Amino acid sequence: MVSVVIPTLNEAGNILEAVSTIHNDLSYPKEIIVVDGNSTDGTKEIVQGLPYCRLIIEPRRGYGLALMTGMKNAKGNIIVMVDGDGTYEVRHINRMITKMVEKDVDMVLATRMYDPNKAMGIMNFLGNKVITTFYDFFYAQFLSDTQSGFRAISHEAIDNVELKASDMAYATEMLMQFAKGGYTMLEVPTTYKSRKYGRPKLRRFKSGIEIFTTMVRGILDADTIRKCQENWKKNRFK
Ligand SMILES: Nc1nc2c(ncn2[C@@H]2O[C@H](COP(=O)(O)OP(=O)(O)OP(=O)(O)O)[C@@H](O)[C@H]2O)c(=O)[nH]1
Ligand SMILES: [Mg+2]
Repeated sequence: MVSVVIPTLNEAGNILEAVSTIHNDLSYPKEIIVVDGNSTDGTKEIVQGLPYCRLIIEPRRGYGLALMTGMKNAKGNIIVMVDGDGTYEVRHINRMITKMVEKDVDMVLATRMYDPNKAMGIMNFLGNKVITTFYDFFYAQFLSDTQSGFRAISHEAIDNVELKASDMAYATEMLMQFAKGGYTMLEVPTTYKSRKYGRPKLRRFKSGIEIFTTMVRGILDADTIRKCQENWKKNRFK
């Protein structure tokens, strides 16, 4: 079963389209879990009215915390995390799951780097490129979009790694721990859309610093880097 976990904070204009598309298009047995941060714009009420959605309230702030809470409640053997803001093409969950099963990997990320519409803002694009280049080099991976919040993940693998970052650094910490733990990761291309409703919760500068310090802390740990290099040698012909 696939558990789709969606964090929301004031996404009333976006959430219905996202969850109804997943409900109609995802061809695997599924549950849809929305983890709401006590939105004040009616997001909770919309989700509550949908029989196919489970609503969990996580009053503590933080994108990472919301996802951790959702995953703790997920019953599927595959967890999909995706934003509830309508920016990701949620129809692509099917191709992510298919790839995950076919290639027998622990995580499939949807990369926005080959998006013909180039919908990502220039500052996010550049920040992402810098973080991803550092990540690939030090953690011995070949990803193109480390900041993608759209991922299919093995439930067993995510239960085995320790994640502490409560906000936007969560997504990067997950990739660091997966590389260290020898878990395999692949990407599939997806398209991206700019936000139509609401404001980004991402505070670019604060999040950039948080993500970078999280990554550098890992790089400074010789054991992490040694394990990542060993895992690369072990997994490269898989
Ligand atoms: N529950 C909960 N959800 C959050 C919190 N912060 C962000 N989110 C949700 O997490 C997802 C990602 O946040 P966004 O604001 O879209 O961040 P972003 O994708 O970098 O920004 P955009 O470019 O505007 O899409 C969205 O669905 C948010 O509603 C939070 O503190 N609690
Ligand atoms: Mg977003």
